[in-house]
Amino acid sequence: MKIIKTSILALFFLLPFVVADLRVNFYNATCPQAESIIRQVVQKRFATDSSITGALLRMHFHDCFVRGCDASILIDSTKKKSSEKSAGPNLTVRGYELIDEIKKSLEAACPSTVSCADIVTLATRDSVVLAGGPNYAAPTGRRDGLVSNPTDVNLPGPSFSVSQALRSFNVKGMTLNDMVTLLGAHTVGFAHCNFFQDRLSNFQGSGSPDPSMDPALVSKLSTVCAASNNPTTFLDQNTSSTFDNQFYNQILLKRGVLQIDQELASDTSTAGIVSGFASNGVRFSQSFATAMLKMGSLQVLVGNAGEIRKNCRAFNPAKSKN
Ligand code: HEM
Ligand SMILES: *[C@@H]1O[C@H](CO)[C@@H](O)[C@H](O)[C@H]1NC(C)=O
Ligand SMILES: *[C@@H]1O[C@H](CO)[C@@H](O)[C@H](O)[C@H]1NC(C)=O
Ligand SMILES: CC(=O)N[C@H]1CO[C@H](CO)[C@@H](O)[C@@H]1O
Repeated sequence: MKIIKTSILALFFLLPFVVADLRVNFYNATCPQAESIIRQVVQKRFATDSSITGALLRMHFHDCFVRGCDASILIDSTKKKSSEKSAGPNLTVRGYELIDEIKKSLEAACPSTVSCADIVTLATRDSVVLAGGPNYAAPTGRRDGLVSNPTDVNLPGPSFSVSQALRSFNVKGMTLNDMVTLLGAHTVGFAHCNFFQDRLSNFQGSGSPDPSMDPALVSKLSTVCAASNNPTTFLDQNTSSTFDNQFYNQILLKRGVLQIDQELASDTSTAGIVSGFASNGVRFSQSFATAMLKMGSLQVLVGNAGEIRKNCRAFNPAKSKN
């Protein structure tokens, strides 16, 4: 199995439409209708459930940051072997059934041709456009991985400091600017109380709420989280289902929900980037498209590496090295 790592060097030579060995319109000859099939299924879902944008963005991030963008996140655990999905931070990732629906349509049109890793990438791009975010040509040609281990999951946590979080981005060849830009994905979607409840009362053992959170938000979220069964709240408390730059304006108003989000506004290394994006939505949008292309090319499998899964939740029979 040959794993092509996108080296930092390759990124310097990043051409507009080619990233590493991926290319725009990779399926033009083998499955010309691939991108329109994906778009149609995403559109249909978005029409009744706009929260799918948040689901797909997080799925794509969690896929790419664990073993690269190889759809390892989609594998279901079996009786014999648990997969990435069973690992801590992954458990609340949603949208798997939408990927299944897309895969089913694609298998009907062009069997064993379009990878699950490309489906996640393209569906995410389409859902971002529907929510008002940037459209961008996404290079494809990823292959699906043959490994999915819960022990490989080592994602940053919501209480990380900026420098701790940056370390996990740097390991992937991503910069501080990439990180602040990609966290702008928190302009859509929601978080469960268990990820921020520590900020609402006894923050870091102080006996008080996190002083960096607007008291009105502390009060609102305390009410929300008083209910049982781990409720949720929107990550962007202003325009929760629009893909815009309001996330940055909210954190400037001390209205970030996650600690890491709020820290972006106060940390001296990131505050300038935050105010830049807060005041210029177009710049954020362009920066986001570029950072998504970079994230989407992390450690991709190409050529004959990996496989094209027939079912995104399971390795193809026999070929699995798991
Ligand atoms: C330091 C890095 C990051 C941390 C610590 C972090 C943490 C979190 C946490 C704790 C949640 C709440 C999950 C839940 O309650 O179900 C969340 C949600 C989300 N994250 Fe992040 N995240 C990070 C980076 C990213 C990146 C790079 C993206 C995408 C580009 C992203 C996209 C999302 C989205 C869209 C949601 C909402 C999910 C939904 O609606 O189901 N995050 N994140
Ligand atoms: C597909 O794209 C490649 C490279 O961009 C091009 O050489 C080829 O002619 C295209 N094939 C079709 C069927 O459009
Ligand atoms: C909420 O978002 C709207 C639309 O982008 C903006 O005009 C408004 O100023 C924002 N409100 C707050 C309190 O940030
Ligand atoms: C958020 C969440 O549900 N996390 C759980 C995920 O799984 C780990 C075990 O791998 C649990 O300890 C977490 O509570």
